[in-house]
Amino acid sequence: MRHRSSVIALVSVLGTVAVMRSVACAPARSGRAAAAEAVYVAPGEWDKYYGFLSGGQSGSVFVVGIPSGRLIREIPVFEPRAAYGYAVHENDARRQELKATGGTWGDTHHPAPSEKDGVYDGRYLWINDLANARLGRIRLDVFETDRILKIPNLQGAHGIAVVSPDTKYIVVNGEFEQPTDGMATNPAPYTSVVAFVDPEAMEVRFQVRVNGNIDIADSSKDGRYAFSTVYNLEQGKDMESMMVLDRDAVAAIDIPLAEKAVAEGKGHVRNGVPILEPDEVPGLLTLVPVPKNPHGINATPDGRYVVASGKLSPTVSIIDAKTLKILAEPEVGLGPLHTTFDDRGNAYTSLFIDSQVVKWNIEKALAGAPDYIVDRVDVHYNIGHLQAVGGETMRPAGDYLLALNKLSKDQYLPVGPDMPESQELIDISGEKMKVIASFPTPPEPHDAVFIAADVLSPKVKQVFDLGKDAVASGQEGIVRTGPRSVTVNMTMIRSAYKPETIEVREGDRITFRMTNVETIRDMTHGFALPDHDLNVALPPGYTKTIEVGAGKPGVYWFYCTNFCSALHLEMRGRLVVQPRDSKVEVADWKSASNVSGAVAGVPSTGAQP
Ligand code: RUQ
Ligand code: CUA
Ligand code: CA
Repeated sequence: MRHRSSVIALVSVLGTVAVMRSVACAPARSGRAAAAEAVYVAPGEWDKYYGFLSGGQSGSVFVVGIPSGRLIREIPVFEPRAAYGYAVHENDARRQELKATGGTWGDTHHPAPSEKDGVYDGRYLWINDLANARLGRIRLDVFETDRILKIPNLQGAHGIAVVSPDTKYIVVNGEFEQPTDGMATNPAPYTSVVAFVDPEAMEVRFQVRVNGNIDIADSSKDGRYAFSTVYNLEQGKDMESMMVLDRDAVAAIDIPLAEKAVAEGKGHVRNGVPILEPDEVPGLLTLVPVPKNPHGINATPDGRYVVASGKLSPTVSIIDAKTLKILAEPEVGLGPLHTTFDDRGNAYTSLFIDSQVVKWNIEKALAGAPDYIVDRVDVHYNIGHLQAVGGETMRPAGDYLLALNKLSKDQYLPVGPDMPESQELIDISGEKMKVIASFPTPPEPHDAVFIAADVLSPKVKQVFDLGKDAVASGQEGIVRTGPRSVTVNMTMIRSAYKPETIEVREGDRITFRMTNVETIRDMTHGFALPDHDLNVALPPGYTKTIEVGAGKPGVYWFYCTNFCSALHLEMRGRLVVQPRDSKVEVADWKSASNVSGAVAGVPSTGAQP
């Protein structure tokens, strides 16, 4: 009986890919224990790296620990999140900024941390919103978005890059070409611009026009050139016409020359930004012809080369970062998209069509040596970006590489027609690559960067600095500011709101100015108010000012949504909304008398704790 049912089970599942896979992969998994050990981070211990994964259509950045793959945080940028008190309320400045610049959603692709001397300094991380041509800046001392910038004259803000080695600019590329005068009436070929953003002021300093579109970005390690891939040199307006040429280009913009031209007033100002025309500034723009519809562009850590990945060509182009000459075009496999680096002169290129990471040796490829391909490893499936730790800096670590796969198919428990996204961690410390773990995330990480925990964690604040608008302990109160308006100055600390009872009248507007006056890390309090579309979390030191209508007459308990102490459940208070003509005062509202002193040892409920 037992035998028969297992035969039936075997027959019924033999056709499925999942079982075929687990059977087929059994021998390859002999190193399971070693792999598990390599990514195991014991309870209470920290990961070695913070991994910052762009959240794609989630409009955010996911922070995962590497090597464990544990999700540590989500940092909302272009989408509101009540759980972090981010941009949820109409008079939240960040929400207004989002609405004014394109909406409360975004499509984040490329996280770019600030650099000092060619390595990450742990101050900021920038992230693009492709859809609405925006650039968000995250402060890494508090893991919170502090600025949103709308880039004018540009659509499809795709590639971004920090200009090495000291973050002089953030380069933002316009992927979607536009009529040159910005109007829909101009039949001339569409063009695009590369924007150079001041990282501190978060202002666009200048733009450079490129005839074609501009996809992925990087800079040379000495800050001389901004490099971008151009896959539509044809200036085509449909897919077919974008694939005519055998070679498109890498656009190299000479940054010091651009600065000089702007200083000489050579830019044509549009929407407040000077746009430089390459025709008018000789040497400003060099187009290096590379095959075909290229995608990723990555400067090598030593600053000598820049590698363009061929996408529709099975090659990568190795370009001299100083002379801008093509030195070699080795074949690597089908659908090369992005390249990253270790500390031993090797490059790793993602192969979308082959679903592989290919490891190749840069000097051997340049010398034309037949054995320049070092290794290949299968990933699951259709890899887009890949990033080795420090691969974008001048000091790669050479230990881990993350494969960001576009499709997960059979990799995780099925959750419906839409499956989770799939990341795979690869050990690159040896000659051969080893896939040691995979972890899913919500949609849809595109790219990732890693900052060492010992660089970043000492810079992370314990509590937010109290803002100018903070309510100090002892200054709480309710102030009637007009016939129809009330301001509530409120503090919260374990485990009470002050004031706890707020009486208003129907038709009032209420402004809550709330400060979490805790001085201990992790003591976040929430403020949720039923039936008022109001829920916000306040981490320690944080102040929020929120305006709501009083709503219908009634009693509404606002309550803490973050479990903060043994009295968390008691951390609540009343918003009492009196009908306009009511004669009853809050002082008249008594606590229940039917239980006073009735139960031995339980104090009367007459007073709130
Ligand atoms: S792109 S899969 Cu948005 Cu970074 Cu290359
Ligand atoms: Cu404050 Cu729970
Ligand atoms: Ca093309």
